[in-house]
Amino acid sequence: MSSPLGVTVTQHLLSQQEKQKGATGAFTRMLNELILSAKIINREVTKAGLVEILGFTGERNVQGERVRKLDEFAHDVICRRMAQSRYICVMGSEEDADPIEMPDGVEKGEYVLLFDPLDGSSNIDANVSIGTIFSILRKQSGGVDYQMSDLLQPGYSQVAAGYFLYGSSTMMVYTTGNGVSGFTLDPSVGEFLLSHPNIKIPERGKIFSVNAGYWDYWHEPTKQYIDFLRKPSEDKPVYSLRYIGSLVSDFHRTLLYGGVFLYPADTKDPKKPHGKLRLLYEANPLSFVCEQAGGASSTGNRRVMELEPEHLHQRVPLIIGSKHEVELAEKFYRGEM
Ligand code: AHM
Ligand code: MG
Repeated sequence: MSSPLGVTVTQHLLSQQEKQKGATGAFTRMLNELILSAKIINREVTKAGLVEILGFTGERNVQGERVRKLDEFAHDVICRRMAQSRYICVMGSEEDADPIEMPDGVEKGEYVLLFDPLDGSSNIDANVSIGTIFSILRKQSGGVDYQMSDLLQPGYSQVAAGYFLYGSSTMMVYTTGNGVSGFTLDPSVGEFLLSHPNIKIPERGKIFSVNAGYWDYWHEPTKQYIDFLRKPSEDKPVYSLRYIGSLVSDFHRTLLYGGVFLYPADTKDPKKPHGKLRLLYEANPLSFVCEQAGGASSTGNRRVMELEPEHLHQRVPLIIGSKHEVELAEKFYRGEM
């Protein structure tokens, strides 16, 4: 039932729902609520240069980073809309140290939402693409109230995951474990239209993406791996380096063009020994998308989605992208190369 516009994300969700036996529609309605939140965030992001909303609030978030107003705005929009949706039991956000409970009197649902409301927000002033990342889990504990274990589920338990990319065009990319679909927002009608059906990441690529400024802080296998990629040899291309510094954008390019993105562990900050990116609302959702597109995601030693989370804001080394390059990295970490 496609419209003259093409397939809208809502139509796509409904067609997926029809394939699920016993589906109640709650998941579709919840995701629609998230999509509406992203449209609202997109509206503010695109006019950010025009209004007073830009700039620091002066406060620091749970990661000790300065919070920008748009981060707060995105966090608030998602919290408010999702809380009143009645499909959510508890949420976790990069911008809140604690689990976000549903307000009193609001019916609780069976889903858990983990999200980074505005990733890459340090790039806002330069008009660089930023994004919202989400991971959806099903509540596992009995009873109405949540348990911490509902939030701390391994990546392979995700019901759905994806991201919104606020770039030269606004996109939504998501998976429910049945392949990966990409939609582009048509601003004239306010609809996300299917633009990238069944996304597959190339088996191998020619691009690596990493903050090479941290070279001196990297562990030996990381240095050897990057050295290998950038040095000419007969049986492989010389890889190009692309690094935006905005995870959603760097990941999205990797997904479409192939290659590898990594934010490895480093010794830069003894308080953050496991790199920078967060397991539950950055690494896990992108790993789910990447694997569903035929790619791979690893810490260097283990599949990211098999890690048992210990706390909400846990950091994890992330090596993600085409199977070939991720497996190559693992060989360096095992000392086989
Ligand atoms: P944020 O969630 O606070 O925006 O930080 C995450 C961002 C990612 O988008 C990006 O991959 C990374 O930080 C860049 O970090 P660095 O500047 O250390 O390279
Ligand atoms: Mg962020």
